Amino acid sequence: MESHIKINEIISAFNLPGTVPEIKHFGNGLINSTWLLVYPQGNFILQKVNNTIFKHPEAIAANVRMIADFLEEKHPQYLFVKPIKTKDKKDLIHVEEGYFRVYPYVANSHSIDVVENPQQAFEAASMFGKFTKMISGFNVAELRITLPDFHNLSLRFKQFTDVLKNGNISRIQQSKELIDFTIGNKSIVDIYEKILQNPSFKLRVTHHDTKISNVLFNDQDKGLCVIDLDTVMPGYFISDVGDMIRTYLSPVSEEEKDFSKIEIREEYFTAIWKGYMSEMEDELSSEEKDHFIYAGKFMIYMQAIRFLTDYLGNDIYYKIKFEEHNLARAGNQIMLLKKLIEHKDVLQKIINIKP
Ligand code: GN1
Ligand code: MG
Repeated sequence: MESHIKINEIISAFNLPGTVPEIKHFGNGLINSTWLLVYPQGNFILQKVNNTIFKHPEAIAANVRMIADFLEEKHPQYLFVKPIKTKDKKDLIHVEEGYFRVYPYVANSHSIDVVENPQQAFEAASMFGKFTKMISGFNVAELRITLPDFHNLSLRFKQFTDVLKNGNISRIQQSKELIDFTIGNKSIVDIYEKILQNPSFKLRVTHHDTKISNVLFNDQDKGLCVIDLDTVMPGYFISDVGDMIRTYLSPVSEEEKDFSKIEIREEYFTAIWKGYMSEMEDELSSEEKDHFIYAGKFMIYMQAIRFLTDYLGNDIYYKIKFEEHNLARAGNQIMLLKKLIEHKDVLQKIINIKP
């Protein structure tokens, strides 16, 4: 993968300790490509930004820069990983092979791909809550939009109804049950539209990709910081809390084809609630708190719509490994949504006991 890239030439533009002795592929992100640069003095991370998806990589760099400057001034103790500058003081370079940036590797940190215990869910939720809280004095309107309409559920629903008119006819017939369920739950879109009109819901600096692999942990499994700031944009808390509910509650991911393994683990929900509230309790309005479970419905429903729309439109967005992969993913997310709805009352009881 990407073996044609001349890493030494690219990194010569950055302020690094010279020729790198060892280079390794790093992580398993689906969007950007990442390498670990191993120097005797300490490691660095090199990343190539996918500019097919992120059309303006310099907008990401500008956002990260503004956030770093704000945090350095207001919260110098907060661990925020910012890129290493190039020799001519840039955060990102554009060369023939694409856009590249370099980050320092946080010493003694590691990331995880699957949440293994509620403590990790608590740590992650508090890390994402803390990020939003630390930056709450920053004017969100200054942030650039790195992915337009990323979590715009009304638009996602419209793309879904459009594909029902123009999409693959046999796939549409085959997916009738999932389509009917999706249409039957349109009230989730209606609530989102009310949120947009409701002044009790605040636009904040939102991470928009709160999966567990975007948190760095130390050796004692304590959260250190959040990473992957590509989708940091103005947004609502339902995006960040919702994607944690979507990806931490079930012991199996969206890739699982045996839907009987999909479960709602209440103790993981408790951990997200307590972890997020440990930082955001005083920031969120009571109406926002009343939508904590809704956040999960919002994100799971949106992800189901995105997978189903991609299937009905002949798989143009998500990478697939077999013919009905996106259909299976959509079915998985709809099962997760059904189970979340079934557990609504028990989860609400957890919330009613103060965090
Ligand atoms: C994409 O590739 P990954 O996991 O970072 C997607 C997310 C989806 C996710 C579903 C830019 O993220 O919105 O939730 O797949 N990111 C983009 O697996 O579309
Ligand atoms: Mg990402």
